[in-house]
Amino acid sequence: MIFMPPSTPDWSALRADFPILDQQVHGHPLVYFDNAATSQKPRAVIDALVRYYERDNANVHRGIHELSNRSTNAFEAARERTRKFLNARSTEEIIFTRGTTEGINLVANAWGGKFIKAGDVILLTEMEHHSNIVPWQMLAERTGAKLRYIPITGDEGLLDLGKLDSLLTPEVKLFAMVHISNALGTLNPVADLCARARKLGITTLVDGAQSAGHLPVDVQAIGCDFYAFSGHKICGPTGIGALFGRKEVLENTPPWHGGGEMIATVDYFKSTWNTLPHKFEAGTPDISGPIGLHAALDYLDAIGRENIFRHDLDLATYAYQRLSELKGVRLFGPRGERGGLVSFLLDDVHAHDVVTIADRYGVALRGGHHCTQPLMKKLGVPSTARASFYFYNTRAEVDRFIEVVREIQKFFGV
Ligand code: C6P
Repeated sequence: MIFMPPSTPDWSALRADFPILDQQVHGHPLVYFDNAATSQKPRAVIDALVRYYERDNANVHRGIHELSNRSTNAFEAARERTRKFLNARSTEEIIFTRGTTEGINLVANAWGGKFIKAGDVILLTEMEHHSNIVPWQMLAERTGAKLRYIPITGDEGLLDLGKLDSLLTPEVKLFAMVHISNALGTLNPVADLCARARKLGITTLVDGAQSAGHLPVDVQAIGCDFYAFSGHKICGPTGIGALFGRKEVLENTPPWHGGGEMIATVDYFKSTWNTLPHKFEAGTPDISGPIGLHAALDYLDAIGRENIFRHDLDLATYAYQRLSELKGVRLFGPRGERGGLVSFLLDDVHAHDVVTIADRYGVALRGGHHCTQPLMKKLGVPSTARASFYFYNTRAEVDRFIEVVREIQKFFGV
C-alpha cells in the first residue's frame, strides 16, 4: 500500500507544538520512543481541554441552559469529526468508548452475546493484542464457541495467508484482526481480509489501536463491520476512543450497559432503547475527552495522515537498518512496509534491562510482552524491547537511540 503525501510538512516546527518534548531526563534530552503505548499531546489539544473546563463545562443531552447546550453541541461536533476521520456514513455509526479495549468488549458482549452460539468459530490472528483475544475467550467460555488463529510466518511476523482458505470454514461467524501489530509493526491487508470474510457472510472487526492516526483510515474502503481505536495514542486525551459499527449491524445489536441516556422509555418492568448511537452510551459520558479528541483529529489532518505514515515508515526503516548493522541484534517484524515501530532483542540481555539503561540516557522505550503473551510464546522469547515513533520524532533521535544501544551492548559485554 503506497500513500502519496500531498506536501511535506515542516516536521521540526511541529515538534515545538509539544511542550513535553522539550525537557531533560536524567541529564539528557528526552527521546520519546514509546508512542505505541501513548502519544504526546500538542498544545492545541491541551488548550481545547482547558477552554472547555474554563468556559463550557456542563452535562450533555440533559439541560436546556446555555452551558449544557454548548457542551452538547461540542460533544456532538466531536462525533461528526470522528465520523469524518474514519469516513463512516453517519454519526449513528460512531460510539464513544474509553478506547480500543472497551470498543472490542462492547462488540464481544453486545453483538457476540446475541449472535455467537455454541460451535461457532471466532477467527483471530496469532499477533493479536490481549484486548483482541481475552474478550473473545470470555465470550467463547460463556457460549461454547471456539477460537481459531491464523498463524504468523516467524520473526518476520507476516500472516501466513496461504492457510486462510482452510481456516474460513462455515462455522466462522466473526473474524477479528489487528490492523498494525503493536509488537511486530506488521501492517495487515485488512481490506482484502474483510472482503474475503464478507463474501462468506462473516462479520469483521478491525483493531485500529496502532493504525488510526498513523495512516488514512476509511472504514467503507476497508469494508469492516467494526473498527475500534483509542484517542490517547493519536494526540488525544486518555480515556476516550471510538467504535465504528456499520449501521445495519448496530441496529440488530442489543445495548451492553444499561442506565441513563441509552433509553427511550423506562417503566418498572420494561424499557425501550434510544436511537443509535446513544443506545450504546449509558450514563454521563466522558465529555472533555471527545472535545480533546476533536482537536487532535483536526491537528493530525492538518499534517496529513499520508505524510505521517511516510514519516513514521522512514524512521522505522532507518532504525531497522541501523539496528541490523549491529552485532547480536534480533529483529522482529517485516523488513518492508510496516507501522512506525521496531521490536528487537540484544543477545541474552533481558528487554527490561535494555529499557532501564536506555532510560538513564533519556531514551523512553518499552520492554515486555506488549500485551501479546501468546505471540511472545510463538516467537520463543519472554519479551522484546520496542522503539515506537510518531511524526514529531526525528532521524537524529534514531541516531541517538543507536548510540545508546551500543552503550548497552558495551555495558553487558555483548
Ligand atoms: N497497546 C502498547 O504499548 P487501549 O489500552 O484500549 O488504549 O489499547 C489496547 C490495544 C489494543 N490493540 C493494540 C494493537 C494495542 O497496541 C493496544 C495498546 C499498548 O502496545 C499498551 S499494551
